Amino acid sequence: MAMYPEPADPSRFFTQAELETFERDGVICARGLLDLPTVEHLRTALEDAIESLAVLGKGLNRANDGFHGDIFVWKLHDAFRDLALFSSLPALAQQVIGTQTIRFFYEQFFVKRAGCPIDTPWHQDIPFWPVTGSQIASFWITLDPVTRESSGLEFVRGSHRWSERYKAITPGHDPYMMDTDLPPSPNFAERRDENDVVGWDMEPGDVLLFGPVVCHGSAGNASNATDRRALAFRYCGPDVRYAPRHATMPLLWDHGLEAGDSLSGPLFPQVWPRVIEEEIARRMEGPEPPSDAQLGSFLKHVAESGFGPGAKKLSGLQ
Ligand SMILES: O=C(O)CCC(=O)C(=O)O
Repeated sequence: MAMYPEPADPSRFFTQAELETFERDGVICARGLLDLPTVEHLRTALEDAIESLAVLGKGLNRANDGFHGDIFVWKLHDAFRDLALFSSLPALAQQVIGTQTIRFFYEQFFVKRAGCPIDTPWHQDIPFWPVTGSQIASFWITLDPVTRESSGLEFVRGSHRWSERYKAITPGHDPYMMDTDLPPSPNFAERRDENDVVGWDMEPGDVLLFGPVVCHGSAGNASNATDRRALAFRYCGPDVRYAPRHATMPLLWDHGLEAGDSLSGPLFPQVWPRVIEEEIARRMEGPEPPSDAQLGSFLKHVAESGFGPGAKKLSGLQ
């Protein structure tokens, strides 16, 4: 039987005060959650990942404007895999979500180079995803110092309690990842005080913790000196179930889930209290590219569904 590392102990857990603020506001900025060697390691890994974007990353990419994004990078790049499965994040996710078992949902990166004009439209995360459920915690990790000017992420405090749901819109307005039935979100930054918009100046190693419903967004990177490289790692509990819907985040690996199943298996591996060998054995052998069948059916769907010019770019990529 293969021996895999146990999840690492966090250098610190969330304090009671942080957890109470998270419960009340729907978001906190936790200082110094990751150490600087980890941040440095992730910077190198992220630049490698940008150099070798997979198909969806190529579709999300707006290189001329200095924007790069990709999802499920952990399937291909070991530094992302190890952070997802074996770092202190699983223990921290368990502290927040509170369930006996925790699974890794997925991760994505959002890179806005100095001067990148692309904003992240105000949105909630849950409409992007082909899932239902509330037990989801996102850890937004910055690899660079960040201010509001350099595209710090901002939130509407308390909006995690709202019943409204808004259309999911990616930074590149990618139509194949846009839930079409929902109304667009207001631009909460237009009346920042009235809307109780909060954000933080952050240092590498600081982490934003937030849930799946809180409204958030960020401006372009108006700094002409500092890149803004951020990673979002997301974990979930058993109430998160597969719920396929039109124009939501595609799952490009075989997952074997039926609508209504709790997320499980090699695409959504258990990470707490420990990993399960059968779920991660294939990934531990080496990079795991998307399945031809899933990728093919996604690109066919994009090509056929009349999503417009953004989709043409993607369907021309394979
Ligand atoms: O970094 C950004 O601009 C967007 C991040 C985000 O929306 C998320 O992680 O859910």
